[in-house]
Amino acid sequence: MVLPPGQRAVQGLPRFGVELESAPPVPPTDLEIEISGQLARRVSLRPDDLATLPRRRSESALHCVAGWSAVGLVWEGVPFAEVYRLLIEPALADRARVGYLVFVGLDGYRSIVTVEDALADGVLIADRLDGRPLTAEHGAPARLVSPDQYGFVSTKYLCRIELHPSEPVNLYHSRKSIQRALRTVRPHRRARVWREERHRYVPSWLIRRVYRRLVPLPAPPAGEAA
Ligand SMILES: Nc1nc2c(c(=O)[nH]1)N[C@H]1C(S)=C(S)[C@@H](COP(=O)(O)O)O[C@H]1N2
Ligand SMILES: [Mo]
Repeated sequence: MVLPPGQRAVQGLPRFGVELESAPPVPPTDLEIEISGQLARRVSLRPDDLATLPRRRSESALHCVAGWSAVGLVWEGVPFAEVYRLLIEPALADRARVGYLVFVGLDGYRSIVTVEDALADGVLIADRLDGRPLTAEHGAPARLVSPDQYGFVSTKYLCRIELHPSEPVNLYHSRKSIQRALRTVRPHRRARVWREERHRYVPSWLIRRVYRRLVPLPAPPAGEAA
């Protein structure tokens, strides 16, 4: 199996993210995924609604920018392009101009994505993985999955989608201390894995080594054979 440049395969799917020391957030039972900015009317998207929209199942890998890839993941959910076409587009304000989307998680995590990348084929709002509902570790009740971009784009525990005309000020987390740390990481604007777009300014051959040094390859999840 050929991986994108600079990636190494790991066993299973490790839980990964900026706050690994804390438990994943517990979603409220009445969670609504809020859609905000440039709308003429309110749009409602509840995790349960995903069952009634056009669904897709597709196999892909998750490529973390730190250098590991989890392969053979079977995600199920609704293509983001369908959510956009069926729910968001009809509700846009007259002069709306959507250039960027921000996907926000219940933990305060934010990923900033161009509309082109968000609408790409294969991008899902996923609620199932490998035939089972998403677990808390991997983003329940629903998460973004953008297989051609580094893992940091794929916000878990999705609770808000913001529509922006241009690239919003880089704000990768609502918590100040995390935001400060992440600001130096400066994720690439497009983050396409096959072009190795890891960092906005630092060349990939260099940042690849830095990440490898700082982030050890995650161990296989408990219960899975190495
Ligand atoms: N809400 C939220 N989403 C997140 C993160 C996070 O910390 N919080 N980490 C990102 C990163 S860096 C990666 S590599 C993937 C890891 O997904 P996993 O934990 O399902 O393996 O989630 C992404 N989505
Ligand atoms: Mo990552």
